Amino acid sequence: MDVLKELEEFRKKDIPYTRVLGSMCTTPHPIAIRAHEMFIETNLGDPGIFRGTFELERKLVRLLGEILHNPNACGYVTSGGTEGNIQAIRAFRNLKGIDRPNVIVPKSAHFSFDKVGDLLGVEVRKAELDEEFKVDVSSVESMIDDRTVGIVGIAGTTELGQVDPIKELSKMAIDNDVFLHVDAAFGGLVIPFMDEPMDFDFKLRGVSSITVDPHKMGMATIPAGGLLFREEKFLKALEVRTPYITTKYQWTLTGTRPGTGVASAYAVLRHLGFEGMRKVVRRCLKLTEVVKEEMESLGFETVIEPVMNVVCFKTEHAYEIREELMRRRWVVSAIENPKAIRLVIMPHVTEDIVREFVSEVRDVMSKLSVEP
Ligand code: 0PR
Repeated sequence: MDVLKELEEFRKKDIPYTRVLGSMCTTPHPIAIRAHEMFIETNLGDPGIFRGTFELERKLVRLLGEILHNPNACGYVTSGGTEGNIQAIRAFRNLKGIDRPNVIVPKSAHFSFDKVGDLLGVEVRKAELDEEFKVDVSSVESMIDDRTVGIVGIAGTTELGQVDPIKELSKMAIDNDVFLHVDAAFGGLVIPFMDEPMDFDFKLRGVSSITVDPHKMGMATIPAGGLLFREEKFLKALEVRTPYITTKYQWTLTGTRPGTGVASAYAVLRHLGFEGMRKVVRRCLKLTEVVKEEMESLGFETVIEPVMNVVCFKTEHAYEIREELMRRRWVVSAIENPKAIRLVIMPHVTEDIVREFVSEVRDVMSKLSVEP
């Protein structure tokens, strides 16, 4: 059998994005695919060879910095939010140089922070949430001690799309002389394009670093994550010597790394411009409202009023509903606390998809004979 035919067989088993309402990734923008193809062989692990690609990465970092209110931010394009979070905490740990260090993250933090604890030998303390599922700032404060190197706030939580009170966390970071990392892997390319953006980025003096992933709402090809620091000292804290390649130091976690994400992310942001991104975000937010109304008409209630294009519906039967939807090749996620099904309304979702999905949910509920 022709190998391409064989590949096609495997690819056919994947579920197309048109039936996925539970993912923070999406179909890349057409310009991203073109850019990706142009940079297919590039390796940013050796910037002395791929000089242009490296220069482009600096331009993309600057552009992301502009979006996040600090054009002088420095950083690099990561393999995704996990690497961004690991490297931010690694920089904090290295700069502080405290024995048996700890960081404080909200209970709602992405599971990548469990990897942070395991890999870095940093104790990860989990702060309580308030009734709106934002981190409870008094809980964070009560956990800070003289071994705390940093605190973490989330702008767009994985499960609910909630935004922590970053302004308060920023003040707390300054008052306690600890670093503040904002995990805006998802929200970092949503909030800046909302009609009334909340404060979450470098505009706040206490924010030292931000994770912001173009392979989520930036419609770039995977992998394209971003890690930005307020100043260069954080990057310096990550450097290792690289004696035999074209550059002397490397601050990334991975060695060989693709330039495709850099090119595709840059292409989308430049091609659409801020106005184009605003349109994309506005459309996703509007469609989230449509989904909410349609699901409410089936008797569902949201866990919180959606803050961004993530919406969760309470139901005791979340896992059964998800399983039955899966059997019908629809993908949503289910969350545990509170039990709910979670939808992420990414740019690939259309009004037709939403209507088809809701009618499938109606059918599933009647087949399982359950109420929300
Ligand atoms: N921080 C936050 C707030 C996230 O939501 C995520 C991923 C990460 C960090 C880690 O990012 P990487 O996965 O890029 O390392 N959130 C998504 C989630 O867990 C990842 C995802 C995306 C999962 C698409 C499934 C999927 O189909 O939902």
